[in-house]
Amino acid sequence: MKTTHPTASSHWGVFAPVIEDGEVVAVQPFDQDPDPSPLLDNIPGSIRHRARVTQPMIRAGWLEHGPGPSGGRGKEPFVPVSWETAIDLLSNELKRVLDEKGPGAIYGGSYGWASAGRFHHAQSQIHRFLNSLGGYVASVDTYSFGAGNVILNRVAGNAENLILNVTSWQVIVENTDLIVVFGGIPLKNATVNAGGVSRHRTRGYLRDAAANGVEFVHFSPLRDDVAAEVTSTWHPLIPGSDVPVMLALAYVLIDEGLVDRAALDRLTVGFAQFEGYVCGDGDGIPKSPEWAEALSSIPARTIRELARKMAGNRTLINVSWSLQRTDHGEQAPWLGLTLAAMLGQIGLPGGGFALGYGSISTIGEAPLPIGLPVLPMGNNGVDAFIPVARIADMLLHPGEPFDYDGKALTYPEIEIVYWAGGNPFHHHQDLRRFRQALARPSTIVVHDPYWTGMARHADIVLPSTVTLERDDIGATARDTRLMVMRKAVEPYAESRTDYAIFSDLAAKLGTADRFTEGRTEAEWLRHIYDRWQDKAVQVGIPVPDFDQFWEEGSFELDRPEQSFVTLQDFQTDPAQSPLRTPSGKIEIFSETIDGFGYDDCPGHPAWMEPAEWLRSPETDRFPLHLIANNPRTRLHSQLDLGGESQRSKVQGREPVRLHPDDAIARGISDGDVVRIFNDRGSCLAGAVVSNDIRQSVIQLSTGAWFDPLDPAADGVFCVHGNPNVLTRDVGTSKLAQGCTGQHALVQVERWNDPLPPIRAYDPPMIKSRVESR
Ligand code: PGD
Repeated sequence: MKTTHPTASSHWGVFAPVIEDGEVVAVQPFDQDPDPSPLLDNIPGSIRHRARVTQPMIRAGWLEHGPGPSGGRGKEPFVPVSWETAIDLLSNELKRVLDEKGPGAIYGGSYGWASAGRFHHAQSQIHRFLNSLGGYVASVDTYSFGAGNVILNRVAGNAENLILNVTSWQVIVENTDLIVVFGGIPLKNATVNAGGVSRHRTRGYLRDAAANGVEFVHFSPLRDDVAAEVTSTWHPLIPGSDVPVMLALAYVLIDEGLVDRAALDRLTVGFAQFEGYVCGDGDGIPKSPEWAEALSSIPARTIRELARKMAGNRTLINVSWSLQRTDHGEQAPWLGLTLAAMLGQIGLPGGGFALGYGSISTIGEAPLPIGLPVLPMGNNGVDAFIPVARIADMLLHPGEPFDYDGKALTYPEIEIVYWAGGNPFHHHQDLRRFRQALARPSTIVVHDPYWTGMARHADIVLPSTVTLERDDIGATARDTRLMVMRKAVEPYAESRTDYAIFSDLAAKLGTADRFTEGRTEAEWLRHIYDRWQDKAVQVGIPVPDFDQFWEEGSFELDRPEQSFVTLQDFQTDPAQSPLRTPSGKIEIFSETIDGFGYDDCPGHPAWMEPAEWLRSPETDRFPLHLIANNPRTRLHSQLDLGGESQRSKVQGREPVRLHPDDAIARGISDGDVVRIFNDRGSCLAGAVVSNDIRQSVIQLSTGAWFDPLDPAADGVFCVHGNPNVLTRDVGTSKLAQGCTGQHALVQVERWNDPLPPIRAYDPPMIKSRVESR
């Protein structure tokens, strides 16, 4: 019998699942959502999919030989065991390592989006659990905007003001004349938000802006990085050359006397050093439009005209998150901020700079006057940490020094890698190197509902539930709706919540009191809600009590005025509302960063050539520039097996877009399967020939589940189309050490051999059960 369940929530929005025999067979989007995410269509069929992990599994070699470094990960079969056995084995291993090496030998950085829900948030659960044992080696920053966050914290104080809590769209619609976009405002990304949004409104805001006469100019190798809803002037620049274009815009402003020097004096420090650099002092190279044209292919005349237009109008400069996931990714956000300061438009309605309109759904929604309900995570007793994208370096180079944001740190020696709610085989770069790194620790533990790449490379795999299999509370920053997320179906096979798994482990390890505090899951939901309600009352926001909230199924906070202008107080009175920088102002030259002495991040924004781009010598062998961006048909790697994602595949492979000239030169037609390769690895993908992409550029999104032709081989040839077999595993710079997965040089050829089958959604080899406890 089909039943329609009360509303549920996910990273891609609010919906009502239609359920038959324990499976979601359809979804009904929230009726107040003006633009529901197409990604909801990935949910039907996913709950009972064969890619789910049915019960605890142990890698055969680990079961036989015990913990230790092993090249067998990702290659050997798994043995199914009972929960009791799995909890025994894992608690013994945790105890061994804690006794012998202490909590500093456990890596719990465990990055990943997992699923929506405030209590069953996998990162919070794992961190709370490991903290209750004494702590863990943590990770800092994100794969999303690691470089942007670090640089903006340094030069503008609180990076949130420029990344998450930015000027409201409504203010832009009413005040902005010109939006200059580096990297796009792609609607595909605005269908998604951590925690999910109840109403997707970015498309509407873009339409309103266009209807109000806001002009859009965008620099990107991809035409559709700005939605078709708005008419935009597209400048298809050479990937990685935004910084020269921005420097040339600065040059024109200086050269033609268009800089607002009074605003610079009030709000910034260090313009003189930057001005000298732009004019060629020191290196003898004026960063003129002609110089930028040679690097970017954007005509000098276009740059000159745009600079004048920016100075003469209320101009918003937007840099997308993707731009800072490249070599020297700190520079584009720093320059965007600098340009906005030169225009004198920081903190003015509809002007200034932001990192990431369109990068997720809620950017441009006004901040709420209250935070979200949270699960307390306790205190971490271990000081050691890594920048999140340096995980392979940590495992491959224990004890070796590295730099990060002014600190000289050492990579810790890790015995246990413990992951819950993330898939590094999706999010990390250079997967061949990553696999070598995963051979190093003694034990790898993964909680995931599905047989992801990371689960396949673990020693102990514990099946966790998906959102619809448990009760939770849904809430999202800058979204007014608080949701009851009611359990809709029974957990699949033997899967359990992360909380239940950690509770059993804690009981075995004698730390149950610290981890559970004696509460059941239902009691925790009430507890975290009650704590949130107390805070709401303190700031004068009336909210229902837990029972009423649970009964009614949702609660709507008053929508704040959509007239928020970021840094307005600072603009009005910088002495009264200083930024959290050493000078209290925007630092166009930062003495602090200069003092670090980094060769890859000097004291002011600057151009440094990327290692791989269309002007580097490697183009002799790898003449195409790969853009490995976030996908349109799924969130990262989540539910790649769902309908929306599967419909986009070409002969079962991830679609790769390429320009007609590049296709013709290689004898490739639309719909062909192609092989993409460089020295790091190779993958198959399905050709989509398109005029919406710049010549010599190809675009292959992340998230096709890793599917090596031969899992036992050391090289990586993914038959499905995971671009992270091709990307480089190096930090953005010594400052932020952020992810640089967006770009790589590659070659493409037509695949003429028989097509290997896709096995990414089949469980790995599973040995018959060796025990029956
Ligand atoms: P997801 O696919 O969302 O990717 O990387 P991330 O690791 O977040 O993985 C989440 C996992 O959580 C899934 O395997 C899912 O099954 C699991 N999960 C869901 N619910 C639960 C639960 O309740 N419990 C547990 N234990 N597990 C659960 C995303 C990262 O990738 C990000 S944010 C960005 S922006 C990066 N972008 C790029 C890029 O632009 N280019 C490249 N080349 N690489 C990137 N990687 C980064």
